[in-house]
Amino acid sequence: MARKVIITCAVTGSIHTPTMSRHLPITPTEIATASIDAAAAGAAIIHLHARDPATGFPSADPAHFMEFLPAIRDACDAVLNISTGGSSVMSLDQRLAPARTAEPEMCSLNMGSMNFGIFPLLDRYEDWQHDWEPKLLEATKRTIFRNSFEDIEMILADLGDNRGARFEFECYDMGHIDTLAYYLGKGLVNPPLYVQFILGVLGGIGAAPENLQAMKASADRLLGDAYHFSVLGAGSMQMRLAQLGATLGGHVRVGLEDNLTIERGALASSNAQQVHKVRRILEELGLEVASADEARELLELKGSDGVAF
Ligand code: KMH
Ligand code: ZN
Repeated sequence: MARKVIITCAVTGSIHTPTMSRHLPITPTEIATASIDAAAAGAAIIHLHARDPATGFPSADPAHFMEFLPAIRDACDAVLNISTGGSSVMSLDQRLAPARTAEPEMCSLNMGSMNFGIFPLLDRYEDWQHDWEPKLLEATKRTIFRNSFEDIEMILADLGDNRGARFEFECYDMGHIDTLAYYLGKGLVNPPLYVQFILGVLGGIGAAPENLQAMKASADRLLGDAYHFSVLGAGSMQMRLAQLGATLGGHVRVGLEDNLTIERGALASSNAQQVHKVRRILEELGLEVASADEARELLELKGSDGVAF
């Protein structure tokens, strides 16, 4: 039987800004439509951030999330995964508010504090639609994306133990896998763990195939059979690293949160276009795409009846 591969689509995020692509979903309607179309194309999991509908600025307001979560849930059965990373200029309480309110099946959980530099994007654009865009990018020269041990433990207890969420463990470097292994040893996280190997964020490990192989080797040694992995290549390496990740036995993440293009020099016209492309690659490799319910079973999620939206 062919192995089933979970496609996650992260539809908007907080890295890219409206000037960079007119296809970046901003309003609740745009975020809902992008998510529903990505699910129809084959994404089992939708990773969600919100934006202020008037300005496109990354938002942690639960009300903004609640404007699209029920609409997506009504229209498709995808697993809805709410970011707890938010954006590096948000406080921890702000970052957690949407998941505390919505009690989703999954949340992201970032496995270490780090630099998270998106300022190199400043050089690529001249005329910004909004003043906040270059300011936010510039701020990432100074800010630290804070995910202390205390923060991690608080999220595990608050969203995991108390609200039944399971996690997309975001690992941007080798040491983050060691941190996850520490919590596995302590019994604070429970298998099956879902580890997202993230390559290509400035401040984390680079988007090189050798780095992905090293992360997988490290996770095999430290986590054994307690984990499944998925691969997120930020920027133009997105599809090549997804293909390598799937070949190595993993799952894949695509979406405009992490990459705006569909091929070199061409903007993706939608999130669904990236999902279609990665699906085509997977099927050409002889792999099958997992349905949302197959993802729920593999990751032992609480089910869509257990959410609060
Ligand atoms: N955009 C990714 C590189 C989160 O939302 O918690 C990181 C991310 C983090 O998705
Ligand atoms: Zn995210």
